[in-house]
Amino acid sequence: MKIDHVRFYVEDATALRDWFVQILGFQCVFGSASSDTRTEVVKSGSVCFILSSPIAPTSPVAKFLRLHPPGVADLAFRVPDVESVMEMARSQGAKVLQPIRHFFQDEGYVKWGKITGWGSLSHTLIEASGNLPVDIGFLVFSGNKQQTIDKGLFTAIDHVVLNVPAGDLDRAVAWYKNTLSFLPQQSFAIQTKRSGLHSKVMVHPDGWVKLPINEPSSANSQIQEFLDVNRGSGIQHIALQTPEIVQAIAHLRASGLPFLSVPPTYYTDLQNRQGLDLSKTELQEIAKQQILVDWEKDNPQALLLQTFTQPIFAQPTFFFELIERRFQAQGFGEGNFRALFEAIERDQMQRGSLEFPI
Ligand code: TYF
Ligand code: FE
Repeated sequence: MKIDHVRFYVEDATALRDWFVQILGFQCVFGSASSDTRTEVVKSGSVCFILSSPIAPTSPVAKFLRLHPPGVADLAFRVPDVESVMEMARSQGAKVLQPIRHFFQDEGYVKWGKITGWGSLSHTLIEASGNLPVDIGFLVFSGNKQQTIDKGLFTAIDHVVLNVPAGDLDRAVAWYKNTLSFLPQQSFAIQTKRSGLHSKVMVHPDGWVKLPINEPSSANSQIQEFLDVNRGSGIQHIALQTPEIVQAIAHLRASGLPFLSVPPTYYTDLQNRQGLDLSKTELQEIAKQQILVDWEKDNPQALLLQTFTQPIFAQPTFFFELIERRFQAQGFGEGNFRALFEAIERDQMQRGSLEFPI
């Protein structure tokens, strides 16, 4: 199983398309409009985002936006056998939002269906034959092609993170296990002076799709703020893999993209940690771009370099993470997890939504 694309429901798909192209260097590949919905598709590497906005109140996007701020509405998976995946999900309690449809062409076929996910999220399931030029699953069959260039800042989606209310983590974990065969891989309990979260990293057995699920473990947690503003569960962030995070961040900062800040003390502490395998100049570059660093204890070359953008919509809900995994660094590091969580807390305090510690 792989992530085929992510669909965002937003107020203005065209403006967001231009933001992805101008700020994040995505390629704009496709645009269309039905009677009630405008759709734009942007890509970078294997990352594909479908952006939809309402033209008329009958649009499913308008319905979503009456319940939630803009954000991720559908996480679409490419599967080898859509019938069996749909049947398994249905028998385990997922609702079928759209039964399987087919498209056959000379060169091959696409089949897809849609099921409910956790909260308001849905999952499109897509099966396509290998030699069909299905860039973006089924959407390639209609609409206008528009082309700009992919600046190549991103290669793939590393992980997609779901926030759920306190007490729902185990039920959400069981749901993704039973309906879509995900398995829990790592657990984290992060506690700072102010707040906390529990997280379980769900991974599909073939290893391509990572879906960490968070629940707040204190009333003032950033996860709780997300749930309040989002009005329920939802996708908190998408981590984009980048082959060269230092250059990518420098470029994105120059384009005007704001990132969460990291205090200089983080880098003095880092220098004193055992086993850091970075040259002085590399560390300086990393500190300059405020990137977080973690590594596997028994393999210090396996570095995990991560940072978060500020929330990308008007509400403090959805944001992007940039991640570079060196030497096949696997999973998630406790150090970065905590540091990322704390970076969001500092941002929350600046926005005045959290009290300073006593
Ligand atoms: O990639 C990671 O390690 C992060 C950790 O509210 C994280 O996703 C997750 C949720 C959160 C803060 C940090
Ligand atoms: Fe992350």
